[in-house]
Amino acid sequence: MKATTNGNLVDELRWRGMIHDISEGAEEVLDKEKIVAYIGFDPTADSLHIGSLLPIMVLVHLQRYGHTPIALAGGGTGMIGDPSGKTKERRLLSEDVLAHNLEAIKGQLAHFLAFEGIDNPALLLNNADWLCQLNLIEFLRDTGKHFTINGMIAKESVKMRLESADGISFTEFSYMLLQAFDFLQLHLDHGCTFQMGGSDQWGNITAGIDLVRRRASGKAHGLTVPLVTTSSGVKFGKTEAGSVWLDPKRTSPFRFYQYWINTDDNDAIKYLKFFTLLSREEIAELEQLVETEPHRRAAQTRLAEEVTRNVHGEEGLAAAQAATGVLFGDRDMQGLSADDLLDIFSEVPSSSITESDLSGEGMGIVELALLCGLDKSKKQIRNLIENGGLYINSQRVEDVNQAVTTADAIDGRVIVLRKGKKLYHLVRAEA
Ligand code: 383
Repeated sequence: MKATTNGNLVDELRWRGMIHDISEGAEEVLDKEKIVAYIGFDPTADSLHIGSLLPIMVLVHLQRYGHTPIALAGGGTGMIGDPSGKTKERRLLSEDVLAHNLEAIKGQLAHFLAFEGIDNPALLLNNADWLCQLNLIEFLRDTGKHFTINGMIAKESVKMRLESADGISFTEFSYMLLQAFDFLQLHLDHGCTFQMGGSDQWGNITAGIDLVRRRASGKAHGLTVPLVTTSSGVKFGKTEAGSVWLDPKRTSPFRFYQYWINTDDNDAIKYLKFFTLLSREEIAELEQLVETEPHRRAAQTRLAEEVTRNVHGEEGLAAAQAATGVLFGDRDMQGLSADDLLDIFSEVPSSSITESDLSGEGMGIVELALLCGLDKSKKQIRNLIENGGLYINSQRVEDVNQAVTTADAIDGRVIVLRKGKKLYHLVRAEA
């Protein structure tokens, strides 16, 4: 994204509710200077989830205000595991898994930032490039010497684990030194003076600020974003099916879109400020609509559109909207695959039949609907059909004697029945 804004970045972030901690003097620097700032992301999975979206948006805002963002992939730190916010020791990931995760995450991060064609292109770096070359003795003498155990055990991330029965390994205990070392390295190599992150990162960020001061006599700053909460108390970014991921293979654009559409009225405006670049005026208008016409869900729809477009592109958004149309019966199912349908209707009741039930002459529609429990008797189902109330793959069933055959099963696997306007039932044809 281009540097499109000349106002004050801190004002913008504050208005959006995006500042949790900010180091002393940071505001003035952000206001007066063009800075280089970084956020680190460890490759603990092969996709980021929406918990990383708020820190990513900080990088986006930074770049729009003319500062230089660095997205740092933690190829080195990922080998150790950050204890921050974790109640248990992490399982170490194998090098193969880490390498795979790293590539995936780098691709996702790159998507949000501009790397060319502007005065302040972003950088995408990997801390394995310097951490994996560290010499232990040198590290302990040059870096370890600047930290006291007293200070380290006072950090929230460590304190919590010292009180737990399982404790904390020396490996994880050392993590903050590595993150501090990154800040120093980026300071020396790229003039980086700011580190941002979620509020769980404050201890690691201040460790880095101290190290930059001690080893490079430099002034460094930190800023964290708040933990995103939901008014219902459910953890943000979690659904019954698990986390909401940025990777479309893990969370389809449709599910992703639905997650945002289902935002509570009490959270919609907060999320618009966090996760979109809509202006104050646009958000104020939507705020008004939540007050006056909450049933229209205008704020949620705009939120879902903006975030889905940002993460999955125009095409992903179009697919999500088409699938939503199918879910609400406003659109037919033409062009959708069995996998699309299983995704869209994952929460509706389903029944299984065998592929052979559909082969040859197939089975009668009345029989199938009865098997699926769409009504209590064959007679009632015939009535339903005669009243035009039964649909197969969004086509109205016109004839009570219609046969359902393999040709009706999408990709040979899935049939969608609908009773009336909204009552769906999914039929899976299994081998
Ligand atoms: C590694 C090396 C650095 C600076 C930071 C790191 C990563 C950091 C960390 N971050 C979390 C992660 O990677 O563990 N130690 O899962 C999360 N972040 C961001 C944000 C967040 C944090 O990626 O709060 C949520 O997304 O900071 O939990 O030199």
